[in-house]
Amino acid sequence: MTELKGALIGCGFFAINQMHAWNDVSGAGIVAICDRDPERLKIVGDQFGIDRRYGDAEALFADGGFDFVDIATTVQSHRTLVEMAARNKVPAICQKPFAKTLSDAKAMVEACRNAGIPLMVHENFRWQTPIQAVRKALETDTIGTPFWGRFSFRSAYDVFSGQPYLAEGERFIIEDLGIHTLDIARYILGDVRSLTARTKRVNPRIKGEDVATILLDHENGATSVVDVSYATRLSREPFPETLIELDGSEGTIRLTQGYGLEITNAKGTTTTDVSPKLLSWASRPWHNIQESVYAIQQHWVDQLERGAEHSTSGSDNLKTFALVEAAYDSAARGQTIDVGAML
Ligand code: NAD
Ligand code: 89V
Repeated sequence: MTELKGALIGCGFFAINQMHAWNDVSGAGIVAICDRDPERLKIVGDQFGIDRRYGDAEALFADGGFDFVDIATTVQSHRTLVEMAARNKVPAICQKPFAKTLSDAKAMVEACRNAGIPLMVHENFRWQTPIQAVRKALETDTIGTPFWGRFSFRSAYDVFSGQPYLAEGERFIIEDLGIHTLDIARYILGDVRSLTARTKRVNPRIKGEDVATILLDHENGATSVVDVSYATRLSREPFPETLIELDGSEGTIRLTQGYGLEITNAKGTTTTDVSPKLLSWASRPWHNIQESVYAIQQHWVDQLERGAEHSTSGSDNLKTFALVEAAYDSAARGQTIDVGAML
C-alpha cells in the first residue's frame, strides 16, 4: 500500500497523542510539522524524528510534498488554516472545536466542498471503544426502540494544568468538553430537533461555565439529557469517562464507571467489560481518549482510500457544532432553541 504523507500544524499538548497515533496508523505517516512556537517545534520534531519543520503554515504549503494536513492548533486559527488547505487543494483534518462560530464552520465546509477536498473534524470521542460498544448494542436491537437517554461527564479533574487556555475563555465546558458529549448523543440517538440548556460557573478561578445541563429532543422522538461538569468531586474520579443510560421499549443499556456495559432485556442482564486498550504510548486515565485518537486517524486513511465520507466530516460536524451554539443561546435567553432552523 502507498503510504500517505501528512503534515501536522500545531505541536502543542494534544498533538503529542496525534503524532504517536500517526506512528501506529497503517497507510500514513507525518513528513513535516509546523508551529509558530520554535520551542514546541523542536520538542515534537526531536521526539518524533521529523526534519522538515516550519514556523509558518504558508511556507509549509508553499513547499508542499504531502497528501493531507492535520490541524492540531487551538480554535482561533482553524478557519484560516482550513481555508489555506482548501486553496492548496490539500485534504484536511481539523481539531475540535471546529470553529469559533457556526457561520465560520459553514464557510469552512463550503471552502473545502468548492475545492473538492475531504474535510474531517477530529471529533474522536465517538471512536472510544465503550461508545462504539453502546452503538453496536443498540444496532443489534438488544433494547428495542430507545425513547430516553442520558450522556453524562462529571468530574473534578484538573484539566487546566495541561490546557491553561481552558481557564481563560468566556466559554468553557460546552465548547471544550460538552461538544464531545453532544456529538456522542447525536451518534447514539440521532440528530436533534430542539434543545434547552442551563449553565453555571462554580470554580471562581476560571472565566467560563464549568457546569451545563442540556435537554435534547431528537428527531426520532427520543429525549435525552447531556450533563457535564468539572465541578463534581466524587469518591472515585471518573475522568475521562462518559457514562450512558439508555431506556428502550424492550430493555435498557447502562455504560457504567469503570467501562462496564450492562444490557437488560427479557432474557435477563449481561455485563461486559468494554475497557479501551492501553496502547504502548498511552497512560491512564487518558488511554480511553488516546485509543480513540488512533481510531479516528486510521478511519481518516481508510475512508480516503475508499473515497468515502468520514464519520465526522465537516458537514456532519456542523450538526454537532449547532448544538454547542444552541446551548449557549438557550442558557443566555432561557429559551428552547429550534436547532433545525440553524442549519
Ligand atoms: P496547545 O495550545 O497546547 O497547542 C496548540 C499549538 O498550536 C501551540 O504550540 C501553538 O503555538 C500552535 N499554533 C497556534 N496557532 C498556530 C498557527 N496559526 N500556526 C502554527 N502553529 C500554531 O493546545 P492543545 O491543548 O494541544 O489543543 C489543541 C486543540 O486540540 C484544541 O482545539 C483543543 O480543543 C483540542 N483538543 C482536543 C482533544 C480531543 O480529545 N479531541 C483533547 C485536547 C485538546
Ligand atoms: O477532549 C478535550 O477536548 C479535552 C478534555 C478531555 C480535557 O476536555 O480538552
